[in-house]
Amino acid sequence: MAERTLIIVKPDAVQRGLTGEIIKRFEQRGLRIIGMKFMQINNELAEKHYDVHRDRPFFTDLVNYIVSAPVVVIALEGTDAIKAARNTIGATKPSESAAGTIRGDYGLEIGRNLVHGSDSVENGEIEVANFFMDDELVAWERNVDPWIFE
Ligand code: DAT
Ligand code: MG
Repeated sequence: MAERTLIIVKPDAVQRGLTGEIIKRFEQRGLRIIGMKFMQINNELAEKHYDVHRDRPFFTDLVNYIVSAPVVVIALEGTDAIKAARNTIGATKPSESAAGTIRGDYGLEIGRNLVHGSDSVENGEIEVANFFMDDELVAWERNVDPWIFE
């Protein structure tokens, strides 16, 4: 089923020059980019994005990390996009992420885990809408789509 997921290339990944490498992995997997921008997230948007974690002890650190420097936010679309993107990202704790995943190849610590991906179809829709206006999303068909989508 075609789904949408919100990817954030987090501040540590941007600072480390891994933006291109991370985008490449999703792109080559076959997920279609429908929106992308470079921005610095403000506190209000960060707290909205991480609202489900509001009562967790790490909430303040999490918000401070995501607003600390610029990020790249990407809206992706494709078959089972949520699960596919999360598998490409790897487990939440980089030290436990499988080699070959983004976190497993580039990370060690949970508070520097490089990339965000939505965790459900419903949250994918909500998160994409939190970061992109309708007119910032592009509906398009790639010429290669028939070679990626059955
Ligand atoms: P994920 O980013 O894999 O979807 P999550 O949604 O459970 O993970 O948590 C959001 C972020 O919060 C995660 O990327 C890193 C941070 N986090 C989660 N659990 C944590 C913990 N136990 N200690 C510190 N930070 C944590
Ligand atoms: Mg999550």
